[in-house]
Amino acid sequence: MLSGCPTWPKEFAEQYQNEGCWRGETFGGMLRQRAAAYGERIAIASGERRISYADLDARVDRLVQGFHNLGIQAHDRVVVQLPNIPEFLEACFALFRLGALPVFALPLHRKSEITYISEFSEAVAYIIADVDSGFDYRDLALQVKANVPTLQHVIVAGEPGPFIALSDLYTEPVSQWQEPSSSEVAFLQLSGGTTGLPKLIPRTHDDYIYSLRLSAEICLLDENTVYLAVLPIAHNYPLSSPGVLGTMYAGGRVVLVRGASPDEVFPLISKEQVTITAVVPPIALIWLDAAVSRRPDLSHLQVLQVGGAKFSAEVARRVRSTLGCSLQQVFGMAEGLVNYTRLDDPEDIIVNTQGRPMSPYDEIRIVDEEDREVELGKVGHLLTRGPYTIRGYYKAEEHNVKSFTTDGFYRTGDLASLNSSGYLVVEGRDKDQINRGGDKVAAEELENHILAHPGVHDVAVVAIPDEFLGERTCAFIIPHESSLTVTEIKVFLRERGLAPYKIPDRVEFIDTFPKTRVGKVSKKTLREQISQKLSSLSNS
Ligand code: OOB
Repeated sequence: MLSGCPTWPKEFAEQYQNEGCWRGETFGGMLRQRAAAYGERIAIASGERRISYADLDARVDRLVQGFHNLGIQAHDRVVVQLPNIPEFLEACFALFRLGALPVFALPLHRKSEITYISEFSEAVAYIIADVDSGFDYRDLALQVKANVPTLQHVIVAGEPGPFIALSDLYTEPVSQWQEPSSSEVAFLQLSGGTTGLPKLIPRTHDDYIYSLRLSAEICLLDENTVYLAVLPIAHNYPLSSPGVLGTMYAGGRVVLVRGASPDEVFPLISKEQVTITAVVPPIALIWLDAAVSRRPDLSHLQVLQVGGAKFSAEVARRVRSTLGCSLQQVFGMAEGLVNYTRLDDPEDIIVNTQGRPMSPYDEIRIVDEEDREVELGKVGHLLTRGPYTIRGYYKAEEHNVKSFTTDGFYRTGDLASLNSSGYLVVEGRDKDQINRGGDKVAAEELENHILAHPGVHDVAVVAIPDEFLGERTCAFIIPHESSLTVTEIKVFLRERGLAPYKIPDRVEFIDTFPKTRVGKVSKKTLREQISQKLSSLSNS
């Protein structure tokens, strides 16, 4: 096992095995079996490209040989930053088969995030697209490579520029590989984060395959499923809830698309006869509005999943009548626990709750400030433990003590209530994070970047309510000099190479921070101040 990855205590691991959660499956083995079972059936559709399960399996083997020839070995970390293209899945399955670990970066991550995760994971390679959405990843790679001595290879899907072309690595397989054990960590995923530096989440073959198998069952996937991947598949939700991997587990077809606009997506749903797709609330809003005027043909679409951020009951109620499909709410986290409303749940549950845990072995506790369980139905801090929830972040001993209880429950940072049927309602959050329509911004991380500006004396980042995204970010700044401008701050952050969604939506200059009774900055008061200011602005 890769060092630095906390794992489940022996008695829990045995229980999860004995109960049949962990069945010893690996990703490499899963693809091999699907190729044997579904051979010529299409696994991936992307534009005009069609890749069958048999082709995918063979292409992955060729790529394993190519990665091996480059010197990539079991346990090596490889940062993968690719958009929704078939090469994403080919590269990941090849790394899985080799026992090397993809470290999933989001397409919007920039120099700051990529340099940090490459350094921290001591990655040996970085896999990118050439250009996507107008951004040239080769330029980014040049900067990252110059700063990260462990990075030996940059591999490009597309025009390689000064780097290695992924397409040149597909090589006739000559070597034999030992499949990794199913209890090994398969990959590292980024946490939404609450701390100054992003945390990495180690997921094993056993635990992750359990989560996607169960997801596929709950979402009633089978070989006739057509799953449209709209959200970036590096994210846990479209990757495995049930996502592209759950669909492949069930032998269905994955359709990859890079944008979420109704212009692109509605015709595709009709053409590819998509049966299920997953979005975040702002995308659901756009689709609902567009569908009213355009009346698209969505006749094959059975399920729209909405998750990643709170979906308002008011909008949730419109899904069936406007899109003609069922809504499924998904409340999950990259650390593990995923909750779904079930497809046969009554409308009231589907609209008003964020679902219930997918596994009977998920343990849920709703507690007060002293970790004492609150009464059923009351709001409290959500803690969880189970067969696919991690027991600790990668190489983060100190932080793990805060994020996990001594008996292994993960402190989700969410405030929730539990009803008598086991359904959860997310009521808020006690973690210092802004959920910008599903994109997570750790306040402390952004604060640290802003503090690096020489004109900034102090800063506090808070969420402001937003009708479309749910929340946006507001940075309250105490400047050294009154001449500091909002533009200067935004340009500074962009130049530092921060992901665009982390650039604050609003900057407020302030003389002093309101304080709590114990002398800490009162973010609650700052949130109230900005809400009042915004509502008086909109009324004037
Ligand atoms: C998903 O994963 P992450 O890791 O980006 O973010 C997790 C956090 C949760 O702790 C919660 O604060 C928030 O995102 N969240 C929701 C939510 N789904 C996620 N808050 C309210 N309502 C929801 N439905 O976001 C994620 C991972 C797997 C499946 C789905 C979402």
